[in-house]
Amino acid sequence: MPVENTLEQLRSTSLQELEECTSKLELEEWRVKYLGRKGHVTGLLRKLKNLEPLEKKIFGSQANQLKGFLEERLVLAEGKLMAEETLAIGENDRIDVTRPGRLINVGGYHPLTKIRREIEEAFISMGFQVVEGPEIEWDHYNFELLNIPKNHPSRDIWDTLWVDYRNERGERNMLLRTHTSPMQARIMEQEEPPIRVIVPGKVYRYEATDRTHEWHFHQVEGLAVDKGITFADMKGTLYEFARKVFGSERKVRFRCDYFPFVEPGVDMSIDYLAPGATTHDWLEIMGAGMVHPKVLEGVGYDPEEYTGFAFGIGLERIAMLKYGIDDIRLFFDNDLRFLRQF
Ligand code: YSA
Repeated sequence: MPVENTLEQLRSTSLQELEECTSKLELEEWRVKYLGRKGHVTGLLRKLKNLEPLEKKIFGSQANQLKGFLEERLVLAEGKLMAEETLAIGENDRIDVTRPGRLINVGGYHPLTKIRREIEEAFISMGFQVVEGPEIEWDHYNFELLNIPKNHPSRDIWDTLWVDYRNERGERNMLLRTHTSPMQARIMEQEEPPIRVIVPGKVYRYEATDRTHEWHFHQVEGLAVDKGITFADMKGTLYEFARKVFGSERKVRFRCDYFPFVEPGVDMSIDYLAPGATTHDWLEIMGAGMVHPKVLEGVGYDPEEYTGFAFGIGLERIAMLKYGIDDIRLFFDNDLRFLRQF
């Protein structure tokens, strides 16, 4: 067959086959068939060397043009295929922005965290600083520096969980703190008056649980020491705290109470109506008092120069009163039906 016919036939069959390619694999097979090292166009170019010089020149140039033309068409076909594939992906994965979204489970703060923050805010606004202290404590800070020597009967107030450890004298002197009051001594040992701090934290007691008692719970300790601090300052501060947290309508009651590290000592209760009850009752929320001179002396302060007041608030009790919860044990059950209410 004359070369010009071969070129023409090659052109029309290769283009027709290229049109029919529908995948990258088919395009590659087409390239190998026509433009590859052993492909038809390359084969034809090789055959040209047997032609007369003039024919070789004419058909050589036409064959090279065909090669270039087919290479261009291949690039176009590849581009078209890629565009079609991209379009198909878009069709299948199209997002319907009008569909309602899926609800995500959002976490929230535990009611005790909320109350702790609220209490902190109330005292910060009255000039107090917030500090924290260790939950594992020495007998020295938890009792002795608070005017509660070994074998003193008042130790019975705080049923203690002791750590299984003995010092070189064989004494068991490490414990889980029974209250946040040891931080009073730690702070006074390190700082000079004036002092105004609160200490939120967890405490532990070896006692049976009921509706209003847990064996682990939280307290917020408070301590103010300066020249000329009086019992009236303490009452004013604690009334203001109650007003900020419960509002001015809620009734507050102070009664005398005994703690070895204060003189005089009081407890403060808030009027409440337990769910289901018909008569109001009082729920004790804190112990408080004027810091005992022996405690001031024990940390190196002169009780003639400085006076102070201190208090220890039960955090769970505040949360119970604010949210109308009648069982303290609910706070630690991790029941989502309870926790989601806050
Ligand atoms: C007293 C005088 C101060 O100058 C300073 C602090 C104190 C408080 C003292 N350290 C103390 O722990 N007193 S307390 O045993 O009566 O507890 C204080 C508050 O913690 C109570 O008023 C109550 O609100 C809460 N509480 C006590 N035992 C509890 C409890 N809350 C839950 N479960 C228990 N088992």
